Amino acid sequence: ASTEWGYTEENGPYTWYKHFPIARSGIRQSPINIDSFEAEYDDALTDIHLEVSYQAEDDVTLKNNGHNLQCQITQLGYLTGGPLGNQQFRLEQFHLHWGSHDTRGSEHTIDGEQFAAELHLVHWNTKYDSFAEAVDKSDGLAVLGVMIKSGIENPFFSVVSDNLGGLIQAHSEDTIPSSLDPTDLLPGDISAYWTYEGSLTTPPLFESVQWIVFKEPVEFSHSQLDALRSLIDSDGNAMQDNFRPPQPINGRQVRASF
Ligand code: 1SD
Ligand code: ZN
Repeated sequence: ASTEWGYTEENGPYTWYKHFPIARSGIRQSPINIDSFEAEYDDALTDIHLEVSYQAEDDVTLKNNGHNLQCQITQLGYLTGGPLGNQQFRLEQFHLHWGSHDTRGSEHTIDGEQFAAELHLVHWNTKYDSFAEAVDKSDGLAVLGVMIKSGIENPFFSVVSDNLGGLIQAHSEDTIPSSLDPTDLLPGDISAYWTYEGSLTTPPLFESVQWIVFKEPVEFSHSQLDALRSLIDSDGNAMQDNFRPPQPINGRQVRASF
């Protein structure tokens, strides 16, 4: 595992280009700093719709994949609207990136401000047959990004943060006998967002993502954030600061729905 990519000095974001040259040669890498003054209002950006056929009896399967904490989605969930128009994207999983302190952790920054964590809901374009087929296509994925700040406890995220005991070790998986509707993790106002064409933020860094980053952050309590920080990563370190810093904008236009 020591030769694998990660977030240490030796295998972190500044070294990824050695095995994944697109880290440097790419033209639409993510994350970016979102400059709200440079973003262009686009009145064609309608509301996005995420419809999940949530059942209260569905279990939640969580995975410590060595780099972040991921929740595989078993329900059918479809994302449309906004920059996606009537193309349909299917919800595959959500995961988080976070810091060692509340002052850092997010991948996207907004006018230079970094948040304590960032939630990603990953969807794939149903014009392809599977997530695996879509992952490297230029119109393959759509990821919703939610900024997390330290504040009051989020009762929906407690289903995850109260049940991390079986997920401390890297490459562990656990099924929690509680249900979670992923749409409950979105901010109250999903009509205000920025959108741009980017990439996966982790190797293989495919340039396949339509990013949709909400303006309104969501709050997690300090102890909910600390629960994430107690996980162990694939290098055997505390899983913390598992974010990639902002990448060159390369002339891309960020559009705003508001
Ligand atoms: O970091 C995730 C990674 O865990 C995996 O989910 C990958 C493919 O879906 O996506 C990246 S990210 O670009 O959504 N951060
Ligand atoms: Zn991510």
